[in-house]
Amino acid sequence: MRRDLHVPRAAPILGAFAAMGTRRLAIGNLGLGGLADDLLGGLDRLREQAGSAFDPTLRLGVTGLAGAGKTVFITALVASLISRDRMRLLGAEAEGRIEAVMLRPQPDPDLPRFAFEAHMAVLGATPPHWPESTRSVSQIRVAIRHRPRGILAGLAGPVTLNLDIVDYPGEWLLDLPLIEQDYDEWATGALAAAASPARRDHAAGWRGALAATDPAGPHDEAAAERLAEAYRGYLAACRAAGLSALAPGRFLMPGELAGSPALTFAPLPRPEGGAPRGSLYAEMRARFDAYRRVVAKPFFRNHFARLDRQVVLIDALGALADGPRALADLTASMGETLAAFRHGRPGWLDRITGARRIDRILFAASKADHLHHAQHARLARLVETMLAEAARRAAFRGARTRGMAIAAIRATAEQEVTEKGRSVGLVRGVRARDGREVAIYPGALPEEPGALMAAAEAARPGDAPADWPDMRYATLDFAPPRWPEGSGPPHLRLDQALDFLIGDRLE
Ligand SMILES: Nc1nc2c(ncn2[C@@H]2O[C@H](COP(=O)(O)OP(=O)(O)OP(=O)(O)O)[C@@H](O)[C@H]2O)c(=O)[nH]1
Ligand SMILES: [Mg+2]
Repeated sequence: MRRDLHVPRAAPILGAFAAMGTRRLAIGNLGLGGLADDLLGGLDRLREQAGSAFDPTLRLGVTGLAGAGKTVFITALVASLISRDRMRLLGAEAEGRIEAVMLRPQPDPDLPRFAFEAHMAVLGATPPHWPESTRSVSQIRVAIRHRPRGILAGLAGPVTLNLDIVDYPGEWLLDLPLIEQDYDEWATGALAAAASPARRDHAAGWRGALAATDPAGPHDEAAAERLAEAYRGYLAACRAAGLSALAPGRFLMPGELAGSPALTFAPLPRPEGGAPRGSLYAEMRARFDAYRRVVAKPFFRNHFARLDRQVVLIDALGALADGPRALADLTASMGETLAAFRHGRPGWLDRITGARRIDRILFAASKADHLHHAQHARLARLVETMLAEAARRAAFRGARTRGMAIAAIRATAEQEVTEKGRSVGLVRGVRARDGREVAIYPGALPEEPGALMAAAEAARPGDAPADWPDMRYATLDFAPPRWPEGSGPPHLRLDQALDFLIGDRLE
């Protein structure tokens, strides 16, 4: 689709630089190093910023467990919106109604800005690399200037939508039920779970430390640290063994709180004669309350409750490669984290949210470029099945949901070979580990996901990792591709995903 000729191609990118107030910046594949303030009137910048206060805003949450593809997704989304040459299936772009897209200053001063330029720089380095793992919440604002659809559009002129994209760890959603518990309830539940057959062995170290502790004795910081560390070790061992329900979420994904007192607590049994002031138990209880008050609740209040739309990224292919138990665990962990989207949320969260609700949720199987396109519909069906319960609950609350197989950045090409008279679909790309170009058969998904789900359910947590009955899935590790300067990254269905998520707000 042709773009409006009055809008120079570079304008959105320059706008991005203006909004950032950047002097000299090389953005990897955009290759615009050295373009600077000289080109941009300060007046323009002021007008931009003043305007942004009054423009409508849509907050899009991007979540998923560690490694699901959040950072790559947001980086690719922003780069693709700025360039827009590969966004044919975003309705407003196909209709030629998007005039400009630019980055605007981050609106929440207490939230780190999503490091878009740094991530683009590593993707554009020689050789290209994937961005580093991120461990906390961050946000970026993209302003989309577009002409509304319809007969009045010409009279009204262009309007701007501020799209605030928030990256947050899915693990943090596990804290929602914890907010309503007091220390005694939480500790009793955690101690009972640790005594269960599936967890007992993993808990041995921590329970040993616990046995040597007197909860009614005076607080001692070294003992508190030892217990907290042993408890964290227990949670990490459970996770490694495929067990879920591992709150507090920050113990596994501490963000900026690593080592702070708010995370230095652990469950203790209630002392029989009560907990005197200054006792270890009293101090642990105070820290748990602090965690609920200053860590968990503010996240839901300040970030989660303000979201309008949500993408949940799921690395289903990674789990498939690790076997049935990993798929079972991923399904269980996603079910638990997505409880936050369900009907029956705590009243306090509904009170904060008021009329504001997440009204569209995209469940996206990430890294679909690891599969031949003939398999993509099956991959989408697999994540829809894995998350069917969460989707049903969300729909009950009035949200639209959709499952999709996407690649935010497509690192592979496809290749067909004939084997024993049958055509087999391979994926070809540069292997990250040694830089060699390889063509790989990644494995085929069944037409219906039922067989995979049944094998996953049969694999009990704690079992040795079993394999799939009659299939193997490869662990793939392709390096990011190079793409032409000024162009957006190659992707699979990123434009369709965005159309589902925000298309109605560009009408
Ligand atoms: N081929 C391919 N690989 C991808 C894609 N997206 C993510 N990856 C791979 O998955 C890894 C993790 O992606 P990230 O975007 O860092 O994942 P994340 O959810 O932000 O992970 P954390 O920050 O650790 O929570 C990347 O380093 C890539 O190896 C994609 O679209 N295609
Ligand atoms: Mg990340």
